[in-house]
Amino acid sequence: MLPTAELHIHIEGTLEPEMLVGLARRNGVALPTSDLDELRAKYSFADLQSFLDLYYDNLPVLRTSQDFYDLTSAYLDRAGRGGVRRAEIFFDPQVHLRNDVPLAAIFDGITSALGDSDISAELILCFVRDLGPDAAMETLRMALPFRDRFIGVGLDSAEVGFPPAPFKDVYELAAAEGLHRVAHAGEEGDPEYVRQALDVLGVERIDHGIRAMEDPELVARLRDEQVPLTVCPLSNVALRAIDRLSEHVLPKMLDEGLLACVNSDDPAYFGGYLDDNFAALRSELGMTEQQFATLARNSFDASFATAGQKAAWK
Ligand code: ES4
Ligand code: ZN
Repeated sequence: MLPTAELHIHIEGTLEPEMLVGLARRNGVALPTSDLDELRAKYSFADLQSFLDLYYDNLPVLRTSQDFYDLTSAYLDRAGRGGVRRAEIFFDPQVHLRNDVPLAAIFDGITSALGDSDISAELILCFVRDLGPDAAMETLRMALPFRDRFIGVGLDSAEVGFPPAPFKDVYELAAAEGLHRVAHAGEEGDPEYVRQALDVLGVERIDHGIRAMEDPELVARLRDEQVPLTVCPLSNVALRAIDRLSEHVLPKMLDEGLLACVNSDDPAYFGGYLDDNFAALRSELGMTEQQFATLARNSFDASFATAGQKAAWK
């Protein structure tokens, strides 16, 4: 298995139906159904919002630090079998806080699983953009006592209608705290979302960014500045950003000299983990081992690991 870094993975999006049912039972949380086939049948989406509706509906089963430990351990085990050596993992504290889970339980569960794994893994705290910039600021302030447990901040959830610019102050505080900054942009939003994330939020990486390919000037800038793009091919198909994988812009991104890498986003929902993404890129897009080697190298270059760590992986 090709050694790779995974830089765009929502830990909540690794909640497989089997674990969903197990946690619901353990915590006495009611589910609309416990039938695995019925649950799997719901994992079919028209767009980002229809996915988010199910993703948020499932999250109340996560209640204790043990739940977060189990979820994170299962992801790290599976990812490691797929070649992942480094993982920079997103989590959505606002969702769990709303479900009355204390921030300490979330951090304790996830970070103890990271510590028990052979994979080099770090956490990136995401703001739910549709809850707005004030809520994001409140969340960052609440998380600062745990500053040593996460390396950066991100921006996720519904994109169109929730542009990056209003989050300027939150990102300024994050920068002042020495945190890395990334944001989802250009998943469903147009190239202006990508530009705002770079210019107003000062992000170091763009999550998705596929719609940047519609704007040649922006493409030239992404190439010149070697801005990393964490592309999620199976996610884009599952959420209908593209009709089929054979139409994905990833090969064009590499041809343009962009620093793109492959990621699984929400693997429990979108049809697979990082190795499944690579397998689909091979079978449906005819991508080559040489392209995969470039993508793997890009993933380590794009990571927030130290130069020493990167040299050891490559
Ligand atoms: C997400 Cl695929 C995707 N896009 C935006 N926000 C998200 N949160 C979890 N998965
Ligand atoms: Zn994502």
